[in-house]
Amino acid sequence: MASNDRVRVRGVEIHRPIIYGNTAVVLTQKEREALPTPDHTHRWTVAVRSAASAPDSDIVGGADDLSYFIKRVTFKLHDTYPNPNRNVDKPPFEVSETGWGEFEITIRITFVQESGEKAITFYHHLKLHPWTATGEPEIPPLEEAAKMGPVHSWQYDEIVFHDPFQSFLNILTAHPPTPLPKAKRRPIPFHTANPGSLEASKGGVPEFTQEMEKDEAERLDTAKQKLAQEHSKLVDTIVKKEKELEALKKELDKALQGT
Ligand code: SLL
Repeated sequence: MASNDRVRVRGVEIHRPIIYGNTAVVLTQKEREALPTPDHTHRWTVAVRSAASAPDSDIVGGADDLSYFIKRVTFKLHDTYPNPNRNVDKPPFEVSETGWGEFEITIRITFVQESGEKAITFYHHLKLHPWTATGEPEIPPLEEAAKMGPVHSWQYDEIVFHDPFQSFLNILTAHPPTPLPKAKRRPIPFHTANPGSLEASKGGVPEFTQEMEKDEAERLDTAKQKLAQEHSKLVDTIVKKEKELEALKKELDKALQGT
């Protein structure tokens, strides 16, 4: 290990965009009969990928190999699955399965040793059934769902590293992420884990864009501002209450002296 490996670069904040989520398709009758579990209705893939998609790929995201900073992704499936804790130690960081029901998947990302970073956890609701215009759960018959095409549910996020070790920072800067396209390249509309969008029902291979990245940043900013406002309101209340307390104490002292 070089001498500067454990030196933190203070004040530096570096992030990597990722997506996590799933794609699901309805199995054909033939595929179902070929399974040892004919009650399974869907085939799905849950994954952690780079946010940018490779050009002309029918895969959502995944243009970049993330193994330069991700060592392992653990997908914790529903207990109805054999070995529900699935460790994936090399790209693609994904698990494909068949099943019949939706459930919450815990996604734990462990970073490469050099990073010195703690693992982080995301939660993803495995989505099998098509999006509806209202966002209300409404499960169409399988034959209908099959016609609607694959279901996609993906969340964009940014993994932020604060004060990274110099050696880890070197690794990160040597692997710049593929930039997201400025605007929609694909004629087919995108839908994230965002119900209520009519576009959601049109299907197709979605893609993340800079526009969506900006939207996410704005949502975060608004949330931060709201937090700051609430914080300062709380501080005001505390200051007021402390003054009241002070006054009461003085009164009490006076009253006690009088006795
Ligand atoms: C539900 N809470 O009741 C959910 C549970 C479980 C999903 C969904 C098959 C596992 C297997 C499977 O799809 N489990 O038997 O291999 O809807």
